[in-house]
Amino acid sequence: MKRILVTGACGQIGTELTHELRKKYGKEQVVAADIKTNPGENIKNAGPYEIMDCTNYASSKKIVEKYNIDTIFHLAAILSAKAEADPNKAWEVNINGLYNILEIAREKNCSLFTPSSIGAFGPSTPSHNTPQDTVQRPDTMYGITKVTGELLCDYYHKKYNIDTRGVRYPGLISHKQLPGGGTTDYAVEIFYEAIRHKKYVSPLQRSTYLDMMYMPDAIKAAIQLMEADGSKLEHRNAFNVTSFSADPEMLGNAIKEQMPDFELYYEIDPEKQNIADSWPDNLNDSAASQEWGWFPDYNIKSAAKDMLEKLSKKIQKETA
Ligand code: VAH
Repeated sequence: MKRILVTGACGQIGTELTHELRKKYGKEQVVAADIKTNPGENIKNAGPYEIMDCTNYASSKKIVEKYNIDTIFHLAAILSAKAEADPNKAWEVNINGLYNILEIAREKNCSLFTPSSIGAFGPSTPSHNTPQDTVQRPDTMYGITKVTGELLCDYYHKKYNIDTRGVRYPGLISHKQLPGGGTTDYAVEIFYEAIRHKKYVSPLQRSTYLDMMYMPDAIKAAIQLMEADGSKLEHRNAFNVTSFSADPEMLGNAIKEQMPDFELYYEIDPEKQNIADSWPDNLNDSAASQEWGWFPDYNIKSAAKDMLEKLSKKIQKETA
């Protein structure tokens, strides 16, 4: 029986991944951990919760030993926009924190899932149909920590035979937990603003194409990759995965199909625009399909429809 630790369990991915893992493996088999002292009720009341700072090796190792963990989903990280505002903290959490988790995984022989990102690519990466193996020279601190993380995770697999795996996530759209300081947060904000105010002011300009994914597909990718037969994996850290490529106008039009009076405006955030411009327009994720059967369930239309339905109910409940 798996004994799983999810770090960053209160985050946008962690909240939903913890829930799905507990549904699949049993709530007592999945320990949620985060730096937050008071996690949401749906985390705290649904299984074991530990306050964990991945930059503290000793206390993190104690948690892994306390629950005899054999699988770690390490999601604790500082996202791109926040990382540019505080590069030192981003290095501390995204690299020193990951290094601690890798060392613990080595000592305790844990399997380890660590997400990378389309942010691991840079301005010199081919931006269309971006290959699995290509130039990776990001010029953001977030991207540098993601490439370094990919290389470290592959090194621990090759040197110590630790079962490390990861995916390069695109922008993630979800309605349960807000994202925390990324460049693609706009793709979530646009839905909240559409429901609340029937309009949105995009921080990224028209024709800023980025890969996007609806959260159910992101959770499916993480679990499916970790359950795949490791002997069939040619790559490990990290796989390109995507669902669709969109710019703010395409997301706005997908919303307009459900809400015809929605209006989209633009007020560029130069910092976020610079980061987004350094990332690819669309990934080639054929390696993930061939090596572990990846395919997305949602496209832009079905994601927008489900997101508006679920988010409307959530906002109605909150304002009731
Ligand atoms: C960010 N949501 O915007 C993250 C993600 C592809 C972007 O890595 O930083």
